[in-house]
Amino acid sequence: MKIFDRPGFPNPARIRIVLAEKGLEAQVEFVSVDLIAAEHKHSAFLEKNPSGVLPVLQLDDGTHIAECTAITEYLDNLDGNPTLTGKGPKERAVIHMMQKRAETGLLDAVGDYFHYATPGLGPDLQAFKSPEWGGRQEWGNRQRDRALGGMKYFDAVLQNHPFVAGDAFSMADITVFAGLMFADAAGIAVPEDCSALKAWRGKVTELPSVKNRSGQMFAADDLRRLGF
Ligand SMILES: N[C@@H](CCC(=O)N[C@@H](CS)C(=O)NCC(=O)O)C(=O)O
Repeated sequence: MKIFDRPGFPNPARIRIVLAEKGLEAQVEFVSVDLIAAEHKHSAFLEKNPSGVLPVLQLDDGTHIAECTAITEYLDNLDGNPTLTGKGPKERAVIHMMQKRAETGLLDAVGDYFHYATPGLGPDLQAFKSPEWGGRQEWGNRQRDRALGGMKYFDAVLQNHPFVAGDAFSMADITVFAGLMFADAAGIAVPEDCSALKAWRGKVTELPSVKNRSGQMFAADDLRRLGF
């Protein structure tokens, strides 16, 4: 299997956590795609994923699987013991529901703020993000507010449950974790009063599959190219 990704970016990090959780890291070859140079917006990559985003899993038979949820489903079920996407119908449904809320209400909202209300990953990629659109700054700022709303929502959830989708660590936790990782990089602070979310984050950061992965947002050479 091959994974087309970029170390340090939030969606690729989701799959790296899944691979670590499932003990599959040694079975994949990572192929780095240059997001800052917008390599993922050109035909060679778009043939793998027409959405033009990372990561993409390539199976040995040449099948390409995009979308972290789909990749996670595949990897989680390879051993016949799905630990991240749920076992019975109810568990699977709740995990998928919470995952979707984490994606739309937090991770994607942070990404939209980052790409539309800040210089994002620089001019090469900005050229693909509607630079002519006059309303981008205001819309981007609204996405930041949406992300802050997402943080408050997950804080409320975590006041009553140890993990995002209930009693066990799941794909939904991984998405929230990646959302907070991206929020750090985009400069969106977790509200002071979100103490349950902060405590959950401290606990998740200590998991072996996650440890040393937080704070790795953007590799050092990418940071230099972005002017930091
Ligand atoms: N819903 C997608 C999101 C993927 C995504 O947005 N990936 C980011 C990297 S963290 C990306 O490729 N961004 C490039 C862009 O927005 O042009 C998934 O679950 O895989």
